[in-house]
Amino acid sequence: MNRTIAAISTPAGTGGIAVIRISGEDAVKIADKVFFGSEKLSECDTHTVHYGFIKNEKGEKIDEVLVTVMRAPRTFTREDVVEISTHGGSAAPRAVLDTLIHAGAYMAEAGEFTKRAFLNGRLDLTQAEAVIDIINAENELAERNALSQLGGALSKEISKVRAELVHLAAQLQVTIDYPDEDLEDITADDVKTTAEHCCNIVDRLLSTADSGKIIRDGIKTAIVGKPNVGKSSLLNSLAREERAIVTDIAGTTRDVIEEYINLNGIPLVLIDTAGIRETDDTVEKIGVERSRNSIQAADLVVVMIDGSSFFDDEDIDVLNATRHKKRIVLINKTDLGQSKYVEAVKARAADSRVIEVSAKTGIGLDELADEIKSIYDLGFLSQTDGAVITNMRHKTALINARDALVRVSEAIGMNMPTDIASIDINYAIDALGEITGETVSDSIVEDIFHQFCVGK
Ligand SMILES: Nc1nc2c(ncn2[C@@H]2O[C@H](COP(=O)(O)OP(=O)(O)OP(=O)(O)O)[C@@H](O)[C@H]2O)c(=O)[nH]1
Ligand SMILES: [Mg+2]
Repeated sequence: MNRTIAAISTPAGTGGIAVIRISGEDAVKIADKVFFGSEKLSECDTHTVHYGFIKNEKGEKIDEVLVTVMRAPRTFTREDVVEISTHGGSAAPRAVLDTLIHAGAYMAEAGEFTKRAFLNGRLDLTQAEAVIDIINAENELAERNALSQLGGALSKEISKVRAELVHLAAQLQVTIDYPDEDLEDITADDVKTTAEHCCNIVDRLLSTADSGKIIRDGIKTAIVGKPNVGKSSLLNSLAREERAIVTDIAGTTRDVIEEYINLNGIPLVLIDTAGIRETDDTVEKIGVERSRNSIQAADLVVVMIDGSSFFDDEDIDVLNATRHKKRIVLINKTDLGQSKYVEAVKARAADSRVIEVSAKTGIGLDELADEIKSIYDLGFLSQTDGAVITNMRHKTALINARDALVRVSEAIGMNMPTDIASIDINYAIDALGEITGETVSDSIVEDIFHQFCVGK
């Protein structure tokens, strides 16, 4: 029997309420020992909420609470679950938890509730991992993707391929085990066709992995240029707040400023930098050094040029310093009129897209978003469904499955007997099963659930 566990499921800190969750066969019995309301929880219907008090073993009132009773199997863990909403802060929830432990509950380990949901078949492993991703999601897109994974989008795709391979392996096995029976023979071509079909699906999933990283972390985008061209104004305009100081004095920004933004659905970690120029000012010098480092560290560089002023050696220096990077060139301040330097800039940055913008009025910023989408092949951002690989563990397993399927096709191509292919087909089946949790080792499961916080 699983012991009954309890933990505070809300984060530490001050808040209106906190929730203590209890899960296991004795959840209701243990809650009844400490809860005093108008009726016994064991006599209440499932999925109902009750008002009352928690009292400790000495009969002292600890807190005024609302208790939710949820009986198996329609619960997160598929066990009986009781949730006690106490007042927030740290004292009340701690005292209620201590009382529950005294009444027979055990302290839950990190991720133990979700692990039970997995072990009881309520979630598969990708869905359990999606729960971690939702908790950790730093942006709307990552959250939405994790939610779709929780809904089973990834599991569904993986299970479909795996089922196809299991069917193929079974057919091969029958032919091997009962060679004398008059069974419909599976041909080498059949094996090859199925292996290639599955390999294509796995490849398509793998091709989403780069975008998956972007969804999770955002594109690190540095805005660079000589002083006063409007870098901080661009950051403010895209962030829709006065995040960085803007003045008409060259050399205003001294330090690197990072801001997470969503540009037409693209998650960007936008980095505003100090204007790059030769300077004797000690502080500014350090800033310029940092700007140069930001160029190296960035995934994407946005070079800004002031179209209303001169296009000069300082601009050319910045273009040279960013030549080897993924880059977009912006000619800013076009609200002041068409720049005289558009052609000169294009000639100096022939390999990059040059866009005329205004950080002040927003002209050209949609074009900037479209260019980023095309550089990173992010057209799929407009679609909401479809599985995207965001997890390294899934990516590794998919690569293993693909390699095995390629070996199957090669073996058939070399006219080896089909039963030789069986080994690699089974290998691919196992690799795919690792993703959903069907064939995963205990140590990996342990590892995954330890990434959780206590109470989840
Ligand atoms: N008309 C117009 N003025 C702009 C535009 N963008 C920025 N400016 C002005 O240009 C000046 C410099 O803007 P900043 O955003 O501080 O420029 P910066 O590149 O961050 O400058 P440093 O931090 O000194 O390197 C300010 O007076 C802004 O108001 C624009 O699109 N149009
Ligand atoms: Mg600035």
